[in-house]
Order: sequence, then structure tokens, then C-alpha cells
Amino acid sequence: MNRYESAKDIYAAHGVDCEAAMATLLALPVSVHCWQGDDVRGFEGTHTPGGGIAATGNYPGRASCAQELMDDMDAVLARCPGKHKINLHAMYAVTEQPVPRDKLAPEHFAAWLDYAKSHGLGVDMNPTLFAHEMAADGLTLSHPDAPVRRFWIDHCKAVRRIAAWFAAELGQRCVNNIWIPDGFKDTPADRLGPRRRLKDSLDEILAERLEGVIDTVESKVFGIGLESCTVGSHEFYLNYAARNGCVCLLDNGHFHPTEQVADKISSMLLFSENIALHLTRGVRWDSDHVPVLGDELRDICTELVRCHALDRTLIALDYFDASIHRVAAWVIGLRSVRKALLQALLLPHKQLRALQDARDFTRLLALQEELKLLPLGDVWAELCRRAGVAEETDWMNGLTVRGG
Ligand code: RNT
Ligand code: ZN
Repeated sequence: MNRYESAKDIYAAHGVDCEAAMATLLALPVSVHCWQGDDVRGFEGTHTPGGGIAATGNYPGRASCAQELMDDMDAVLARCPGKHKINLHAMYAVTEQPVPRDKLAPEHFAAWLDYAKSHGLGVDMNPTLFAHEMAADGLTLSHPDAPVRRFWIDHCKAVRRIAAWFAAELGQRCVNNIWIPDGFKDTPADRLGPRRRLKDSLDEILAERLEGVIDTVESKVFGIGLESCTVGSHEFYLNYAARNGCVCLLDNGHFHPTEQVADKISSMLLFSENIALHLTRGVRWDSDHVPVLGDELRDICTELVRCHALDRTLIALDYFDASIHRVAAWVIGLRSVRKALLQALLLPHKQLRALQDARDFTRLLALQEELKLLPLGDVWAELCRRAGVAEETDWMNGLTVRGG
């Protein structure tokens, strides 16, 4: 008997169907962020991400133009099982001359549409409200000066229309995620004013009804240089989304280190149709390390499965590590997310819930520990084989270093 057949029997003895788990996983879209390939630089010629986000490290081979970034994404997608979307930022527009961000239009993303079409991929979008002179003082949609707010509102409106265009062209919905860096390094004198201005800006941005666009809003607890107050806090967006019919996005690097995103999911699902995630790994802070198969990621994925929320959740990646091979970093994170989802799909949720409801917490803990040792790797290897991607031991074969 081969290893997969044997693993299948072991899981079946726990009442778990490996075939069903693999089918679910292969059909589940994960949105792959383009910004791992070039350290969040974009193609506008600016070199500091700003807004308190930064890729650290100087491994050679960073993609420096659209073609290189697309080549690297090809290398990533060829190594990862499952259905994918690509997640773009406005600063990745492919244009001959620089185009002001408030003037961006679908034609500036024609190269990405071609890429998505030729690879059968969906696209998600993000306006870029950092790494720009208009965001130099750390404020954008909540800025006290009306002309600054106007520029960023117009930028966000322009990008939403691009998102609608992608949705129409590709025949699948496009998530448009708004994250702003706005905040204060030291104790502000006024928190209400900036938050009221952010609310008004969002109201204007989201006023236009656009077919195929799912608007998400991403909160944060703090950023580097913006330690004392973040205007777009979790409470702000949780309430904003609930009131205005958009979707709250949880980035698991954006909370206090002991605060668990896994624990928030069930509460949110009771009050909203959809939730959105940025999966990352914060090491002591929002450091955006490459996700690995650890407790945090597993707990989040387990929660999605046991709440039957996979089809209500928009899953995206968000990390950037420039200290190791960038394509490998991309692949390790994406494969880890898939592994965590697979492990979650291979748990006997009914049985676990029954133990909790019977208040048999002793057996529950014992079983939870036992399940960690089931042959996940054998099912993962089978999944990779079926998806036509390299197995764990082999996926680094053929990876080269640009310019190396
Ligand atoms: C920043 C947010 C945001 C960005 C991307 C590039 O802290 O996580 O999602 O990482 O938009
Ligand atoms: Zn994020």
C-alpha cells in the first residue's frame, strides 16, 4: 500500500474524508500578493515604502520591472497547488510615463490583464496610500488639509474603477482593499477629528455602486513611526464595515502580539456575510515574516473550516522578506497557508465539538494532541502530485537567482 492509501485509512478511522478535503482545497482561491517580489517598491521609481512598512534584507535578485515580477510569479504559481488570484497594488501600474495616482485608469493595467487572462487568474486590487510625497507626513484620507484628502479620495475612486474593470474583463469579482498608514507618533490632541475625516472620505469613495467589486477595509494597531494612534483602528473599521456593507479585513500582524485573529472570526461571521484576511507572520511585531505552518496560521485556518466559512472568506497573503530568495519566500508562505488549510480540513470537527459539548475537556485535549501526529505530509504529497506541482523535497529545483 502506498503512503497516501495508508494515510487515507488512518484519517478514515477518525471519520475524515481525505478526498473531499483535497477537492475543497484545490478549488479554494488564495490571493497572491505581487509585492513580495520587489520589496513593496512598485514601478513608479520611488524607493521607500513609507507608512511604517518595510522589507528588510538584501538578498540579490529583486524584480525591478513588470516583466521580471511576472516571471517570478510564474515561478511561484508553478510550485504551489490550488486556485490562485493575483493581488496588485496601484503602484504596480505598467506605464511608459509616470501617471499621477489620482489619474490612474484601466489602460495602465493592461499588461496585468493580459497576464491574468493568459494564466486563468482572477485579480484583486489595492489603492496605494503610502510611498508618496502626498503621504509624507503620515496622513492621507484623514488629513486635515482638504487638497491632500481630495488627492487620496480621487486615487481610491480611480482604483475602484480599475477593480470594476478587472472584474468585468475577467468575469470574477475583484477585491479592492483600502489600507491607509494614517496615525501619530506621539499622543495626539484630537482623535475624533481624524477619524471623522476618514469616515467622510470613505463615504465618498464607496458611494459609487460598482459591479463586481468587493470593498474591504484593513485596520492596524500601530505602525513604525506611528506608535501612539492609528486612525484606521479595528473598532473603526469593524463598525464602518458593519454599517456600510463593506468587508472588514483582518491582517494577523496588525493586532497586539497575544491577540488572536482566530478568536475574532466566529464573532465577525455572526454579523457579516464576508470576512477578509491578510495572512502573514509577525515576529514580536508586524514584521511580515514568511508564514510557516505554526499554531497561529493553523488556528486561523481551523476556525474558517469549523465555522464553514471558507466560501465567505477572502483569503490573501501579505508578507515581504528580502533576506532570503524572494521566490522561495513567496512559495514557502503560500505552501504553508495551503498546508494549514489542508490540516484544518482533515480534522474530525464533529467529534471534537461533541467532546466540548459533553464538557469532556480531558479527552478533547488528548485528541487534539493525537491529531497533530496524523500523516498530514502524505496527503500533502498526494495533493501536490495531483496538482502537478513539485513535492516538498523538490520544489526548490530549478530556482535561480537573477543576476547571480
Ligand atoms: C500594511 C498592510 C497592508 C500592506 C500592503 C502592501 O501594514 O498590511 O496590507 O502590507 O497593502
Ligand atoms: Zn495587510
